[in-house]
Amino acid sequence: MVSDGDRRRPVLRCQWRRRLRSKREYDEDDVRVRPARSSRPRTRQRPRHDDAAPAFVIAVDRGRYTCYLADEDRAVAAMRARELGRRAVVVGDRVQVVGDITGSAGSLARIVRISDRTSVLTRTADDVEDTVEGRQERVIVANAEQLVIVSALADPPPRTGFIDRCLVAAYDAEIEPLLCLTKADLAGPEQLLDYYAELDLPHVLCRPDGPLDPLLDALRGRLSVMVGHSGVGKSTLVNRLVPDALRAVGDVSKVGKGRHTSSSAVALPLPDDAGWIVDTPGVRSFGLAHVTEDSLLHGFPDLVEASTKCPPNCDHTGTSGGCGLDQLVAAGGADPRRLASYRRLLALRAGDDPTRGAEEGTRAGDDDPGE
Ligand SMILES: Nc1nc2c(ncn2[C@@H]2O[C@H](COP(=O)(O)OP(=O)(O)OP(=O)(O)O)[C@@H](O)[C@H]2O)c(=O)[nH]1
Ligand SMILES: [Mg+2]
Ligand SMILES: [Zn+2]
Repeated sequence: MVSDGDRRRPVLRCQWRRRLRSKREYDEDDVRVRPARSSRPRTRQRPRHDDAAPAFVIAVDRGRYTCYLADEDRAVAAMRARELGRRAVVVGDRVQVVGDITGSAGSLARIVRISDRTSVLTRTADDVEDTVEGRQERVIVANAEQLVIVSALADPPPRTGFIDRCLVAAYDAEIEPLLCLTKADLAGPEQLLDYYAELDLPHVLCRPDGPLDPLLDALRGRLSVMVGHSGVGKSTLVNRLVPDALRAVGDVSKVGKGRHTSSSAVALPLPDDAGWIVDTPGVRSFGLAHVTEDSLLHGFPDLVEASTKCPPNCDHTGTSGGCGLDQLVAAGGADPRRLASYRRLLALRAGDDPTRGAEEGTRAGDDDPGE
């Protein structure tokens, strides 16, 4: 993501400069000798908004953006300036705002610039690239450094297929994953952790009567985003972590019927400047159409190395024989359930659903309750 931006920068810079020249007289900006390799492109906005204040987008709701101004320690409502064009502004974006930044009732500032993002967590509505849904990419959050995959140990039961998808998305976006297992008062984590035994995947356990210190330690000093099915307890955690968060908490008996308690993503500051946590609405699925086939395998770090033993152009489906991933599993080097999970995602990408009509065995590989 970042390197892509770097590659395109020189081109953008030239175009902007040409456009600037044709629109106005030369000024001192043009004659000032610039270093040949500026790290930032010049934008049209910059000269006009020298007074812009840096801010951090903490909530988005129907075209209104809540922006936190760290220097002033206050939140202001803002709209997008027209000059942003079609670029989306999402929670986690670092922006520049101008206009009324008092934050008083009825005031509205304008977002005039979005800073380059260090990471972008995206999900697609579908797995298959050539469907309308597959092309609908939704950026969940920008600049996140950690993806907290929240899974209940019971009620609703954990779905490793869903967790595996989140892991693929995290590794693809270069965001560190953390497995956060809630409702540890209702069931033990052994079975689930056994499935991830070969992975270097950090985890924390949470229960209502236990301390949250391990989670707080993992969140400290960075921007983390929580994802998980509806009813797993994301907002409950946020309310405990951030005492005045007042996030709505749902009733599990109504979950799975298309009802989600939280309706939009919100970033909240952890006490004592310990970092930021983003609570997101429960998702039913985590489509991966935006992830390349190569990245899909990198989402399975326990399997990926064995692909060096594959015959040239191996598609890893196991149908043509000789796949290094089969050899790894046969030699006891990886859990066959992990390979099955990878191949299920591979098949779904190709437009096949290998589990369609088959209910058994889906607990370990299923992801979408109610779908
Ligand atoms: N027993 C038990 N119940 C919990 C725990 N954490 C949350 N709950 C309950 O689970 C239900 C759902 O919790 P929420 O925090 O609303 O779940 P959510 O993940 O934010 O759900 P959405 O906003 O719909 O995505 C509530 O009734 C909580 O009281 C836990 O650790 N143990
Ligand atoms: Mg919630
Ligand atoms: Zn292979």
